[in-house]
Amino acid sequence: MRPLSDFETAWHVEPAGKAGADRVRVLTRGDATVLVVADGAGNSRRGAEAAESVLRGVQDAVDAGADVEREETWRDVLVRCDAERVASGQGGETTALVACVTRRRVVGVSVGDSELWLFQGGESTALTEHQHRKPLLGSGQARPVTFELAWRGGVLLGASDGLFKYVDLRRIQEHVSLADANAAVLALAALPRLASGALPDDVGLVLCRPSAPCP
Ligand SMILES: [Mn+2]
Repeated sequence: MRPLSDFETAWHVEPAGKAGADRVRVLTRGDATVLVVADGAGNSRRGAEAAESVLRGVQDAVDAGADVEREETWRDVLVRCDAERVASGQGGETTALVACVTRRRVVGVSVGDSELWLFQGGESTALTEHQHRKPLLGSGQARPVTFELAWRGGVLLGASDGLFKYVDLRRIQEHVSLADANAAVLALAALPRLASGALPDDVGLVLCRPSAPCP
């Protein structure tokens, strides 16, 4: 099986109110791209801080030269974040989704209901389907669930429940393949908007797909 050619990523965060608690980050190391989504509980300041602690934990692991292609690396990072959050006494809970994408494979882990889906050839697959929606990271009892999938094309979309809970998968699928990846994430982030124009929840999402057709 030939590996994928180069791929592209795009991400967007759209807060429902003034200051949201969804956080998204894309990191690269060598051939690997690491996608992170964290949705701070209660859309609160403490939730936002917990979400930011996940981003820091992932960044620190990448900087420290951790093996980004092993799902255990990310499970350990989330377990550590969970314990540190409790030990700090600062409170705040969050979901966490970490996915490492290479040209052949996607591996990762999740806590809570931030999900990662693969859209390919009219099919949609939830890589995070076995996740535990509770307890959240920061509770001291988070149970990260790892996932692994051979990736041979199609669009990976990681997002908070602000997208997946409010928008039909078929509507999401119609937007993930828009020619311009940045236009795609903006269009996706607008899908949950109510008739009033308000968002029912913060939306944080990250999209990753091959930048050229697979030969
Ligand atoms: Mn949410």
